[in-house]
Amino acid sequence: MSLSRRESLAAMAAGTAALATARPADAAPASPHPLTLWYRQPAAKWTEALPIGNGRLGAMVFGGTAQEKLQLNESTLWAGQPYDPVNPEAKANLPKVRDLIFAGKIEEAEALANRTLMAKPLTQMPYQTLGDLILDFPGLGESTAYHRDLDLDAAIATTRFTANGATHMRQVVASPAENILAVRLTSTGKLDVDIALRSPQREVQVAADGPAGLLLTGRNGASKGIEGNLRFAARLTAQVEGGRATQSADGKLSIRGAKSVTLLLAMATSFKSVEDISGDPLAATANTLAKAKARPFATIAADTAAAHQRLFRRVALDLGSTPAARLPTDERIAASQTSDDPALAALYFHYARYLLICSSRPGGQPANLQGLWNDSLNPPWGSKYTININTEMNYWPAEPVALGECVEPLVQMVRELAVTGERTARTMYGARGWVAHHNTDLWRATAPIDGAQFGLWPTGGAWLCTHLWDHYDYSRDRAYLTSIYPLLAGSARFFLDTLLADPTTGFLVTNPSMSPENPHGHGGTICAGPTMDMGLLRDLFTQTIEAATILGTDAPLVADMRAARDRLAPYKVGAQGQLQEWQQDWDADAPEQNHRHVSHLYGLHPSRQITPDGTPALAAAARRTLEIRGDRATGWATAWRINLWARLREGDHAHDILRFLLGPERTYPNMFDAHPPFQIDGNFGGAAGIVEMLMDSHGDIIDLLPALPKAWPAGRVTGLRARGRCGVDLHWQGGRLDRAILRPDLSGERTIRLAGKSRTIPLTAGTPVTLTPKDFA
Ligand code: FUC
Repeated sequence: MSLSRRESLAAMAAGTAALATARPADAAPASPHPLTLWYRQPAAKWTEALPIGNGRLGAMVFGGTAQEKLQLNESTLWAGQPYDPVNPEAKANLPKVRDLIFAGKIEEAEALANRTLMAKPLTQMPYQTLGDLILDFPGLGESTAYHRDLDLDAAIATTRFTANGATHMRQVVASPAENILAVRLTSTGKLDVDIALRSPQREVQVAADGPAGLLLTGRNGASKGIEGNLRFAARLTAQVEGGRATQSADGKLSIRGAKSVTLLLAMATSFKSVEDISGDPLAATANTLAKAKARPFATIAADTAAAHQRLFRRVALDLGSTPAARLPTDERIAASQTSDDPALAALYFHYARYLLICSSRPGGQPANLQGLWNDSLNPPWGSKYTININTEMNYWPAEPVALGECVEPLVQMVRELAVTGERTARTMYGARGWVAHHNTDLWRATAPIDGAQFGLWPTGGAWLCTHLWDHYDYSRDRAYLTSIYPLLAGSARFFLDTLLADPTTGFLVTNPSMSPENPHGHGGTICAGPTMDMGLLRDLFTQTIEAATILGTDAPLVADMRAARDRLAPYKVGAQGQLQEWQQDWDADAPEQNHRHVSHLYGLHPSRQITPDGTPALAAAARRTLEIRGDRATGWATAWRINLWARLREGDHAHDILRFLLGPERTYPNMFDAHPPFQIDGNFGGAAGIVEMLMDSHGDIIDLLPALPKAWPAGRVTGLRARGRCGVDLHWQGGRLDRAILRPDLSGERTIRLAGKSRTIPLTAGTPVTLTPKDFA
């Protein structure tokens, strides 16, 4: 941060403090609840608007007065159509690229890879906006007493203000049960509103739909030579109380003199599955609205809140509160680098849970780079699934914050990737099993994209498999394990077929690969056997072996995986005392010493191959790497560093980085993570980091308050989940545990650790156990 930036932040913080004194919190139009984001002005930018979503449909609510805008998303509206991008030249050229890499001719290898191995087209299809719902309120004068908020507990966005002597209220929800967006407009005076739907997509038509409805239809975009062949529709119906509706020729719906108006909006595309886009969005939206119409807004909102709260209320977190928490959310973020606002970290944590529930629900798409919310046809990185860190990070908090259901779309995506990835494995590598490189999209493309230096990394699918395993490890659900076992085995088979003996060391390595996106300074980025791949494959083989053992299956495959695992290249400590990123000690030569990716630290977090207790020398080397890389990075990379320092049991260091993440350089006014631009992974990674500071579980071990920072001397968290289906509540005071309550849903022994002491106890399903520091004496 430059000095002037520091100064301006300090000035901002001072200004906010002055404001706080001049205008006490109780003068605000509504009392701020700890689980709300709230503001004193409408959103001027998209990153100030508030997100709502039901896992399929999303909207960004701007909270405008004379004009309100809802930017709209439907999670299957991506560019393109089913396609297979594998380069037909790849298989013949792969051996040459491998040889060049083993011979140290990286530049030549990368050039050949770029000419012959990369996907056609070279990038995948972007996720796209559907358009906007625009509400114009003619004659609405200047507004006062303005307030808008997002209630994270009730999943409702509300705008309130006074204009022309009347109080106006607007509420927006995204109903999962009805699969609609519902908007309620009320006024103590008379309501006049002109309603329009618009879309930047192709072949867009807007027409009247019955006496008080609108229908927008269109077709998705082509991208990079892949024709767009999805049809989509947005269908709106207005329920008008005490006024009348008229349709205009230009596709607008006008309502005059109403007491209240309820708008129901259904959106759908013709996407049915990765291979089938023959759905009928006209029929789907008509059916949805026909069902929803019978239900008053109050019922829809109550049902939406209830469905949300079933998930959201599982966890509570209190990190303490200070007067800073009385300010509007944007002012708190602006002041966060100098104010003491522990409740802002708690709000960030709750917001991440809210965002995951809204963007990843069973039956829908997984949360992409922007979750569900994107206002562009050509968003940054296509708002796709970048699986060399970003998609995984989205799901880091899911299991410990008791949102296991929200992982279901990710599991489904891996099922689909295993199909497309089998084609890529066969056609590109001549291998069994399945492979996915560093990105995928709605069509589950799996070939390497963007350029060899970004995309030629074969372990994306393997990383996703560790999430499938984690979902089992938290639930210990054997039926689920049976269903995902073929995916783990398929990924393992691919690597059994493609790992090669390093001619120098004899260890088995991936080739070609890379340490995600970090050039090593020896001719490029691609290489053989980056440390991260070795860590990922160690986990993939170990977890697949364990799964096969539990299920009593596949003995020959288990033997092969054991043999391969034993020959993977081990971790190495380099000349700077750092954990080596590559097989060779190239770390000091890498041109970007502060590179955002810290892929080789995968073994410390999210994996557990490196721990301060179990492998102290490697943990010290990982610590050295973190020092060299530095604490400041882009959004998700900042979030990863929080998790890593927490795993090193350095809570204060983790907290310093968290504080930076919560500041205006990394958090937009609507609390979306700034990469910049917006990327949602930092929101999820930040929340995961907060969990890591409070509770950590692996296998049957549960660590209590492993990295509690001094900044949170007293607090409480309830409803966290540890592996092996166990609830964990923690209460602490004076920086020390007061009591922990374990709530097992499964009987068995667990080892509980606190401040360097450990205790093994039998747990009985359904019987809570309370532990205090005395139990660890
Ligand atoms: C990876 C990262 C970038 C960005 C992109 C979506 O390529 O290196 O920083 O997050 O994914």
